[in-house]
Amino acid sequence: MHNHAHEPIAVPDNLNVVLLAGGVGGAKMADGLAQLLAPERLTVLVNTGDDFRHCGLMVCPDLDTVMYTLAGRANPETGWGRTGESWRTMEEVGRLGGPEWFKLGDLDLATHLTRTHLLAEGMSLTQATGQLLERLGIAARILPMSDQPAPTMIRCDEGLLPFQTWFVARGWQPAVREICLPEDVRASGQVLSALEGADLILIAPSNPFVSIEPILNVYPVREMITDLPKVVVAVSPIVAGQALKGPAAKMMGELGMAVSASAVAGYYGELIDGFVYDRRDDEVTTLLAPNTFRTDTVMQDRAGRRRLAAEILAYVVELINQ
Ligand code: FO1
Repeated sequence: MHNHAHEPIAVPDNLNVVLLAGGVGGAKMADGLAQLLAPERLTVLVNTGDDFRHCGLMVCPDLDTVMYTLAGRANPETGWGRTGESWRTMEEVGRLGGPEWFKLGDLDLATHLTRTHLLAEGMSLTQATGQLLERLGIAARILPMSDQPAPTMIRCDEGLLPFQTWFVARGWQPAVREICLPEDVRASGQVLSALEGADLILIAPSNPFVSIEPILNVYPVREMITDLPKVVVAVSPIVAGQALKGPAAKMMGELGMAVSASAVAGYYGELIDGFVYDRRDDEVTTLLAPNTFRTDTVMQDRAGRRRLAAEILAYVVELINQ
């Protein structure tokens, strides 16, 4: 189905969508859906496994990337942090001998300072995120996957590293042996009710291992997605055998997987009813093949995000009506 921008996009207005997202691909998918769906029809469950305390500040990179992207304030070059940023504070931190490895812009610091303050006042991460969303003028519901800390650790050639140490300080170069996720993390009440009310669970084109798996690992997200009568569709983060951004392709190789859309479909396996992948990739030939949808999955700009979201929703409506 090829939609021109000016044609009204036939979007189902009664479909409750829950998007599992992390990183830049997840934020772009969220933005495409937010352009089409009424705010009460979209909930974005965001990975918080990348979160860490830095200089005493609570930094939540994937929550911020989704928030800034939906607010139209994301830095288009890096994908993280804000656009039009200044760096005076970080420069002075460097001169004073503080840590410089994790770049925090002046406006981005305001987010971390405010979030840290709200948490110190006793708000949950969900509540603090709600206030930031409101102040940023974002109507879509963006929920951290849990209100408890759920740090992802990376077992690599240099030992067991905290996620940001591996991802930023070491530039995700050390070969990954294992992704270590916490055992006893629970979903918040809002996450549970969003999943209960969902007609579609969409897995964004995010890194399956460090963006999506941490969300599924939160109890009882995987169980609810598996047991409840929902349509579950994943979008491949691999395009033409590569990751558009970040370590997904490199990790698949290191974890002994083929770097292909088919391998991603195989990784999600029984969890998914449908799979969206790029026409540049080889045909997916797994059992799922009849329920796959092949299109241009590269989201170049806001219109591209909206186009892909509309195509996916149309595909899902067909799946549901099968
Ligand atoms: N990623 C980097 O590669 N280098 C950075 O200096 C950096 C700073 C940073 C600051 C705020 C923020 O929200 C994200 C930031 N990221 C940076 C990205 C971060 O590592 C995320 O975890 C990745 O985007 C993966 O989700």
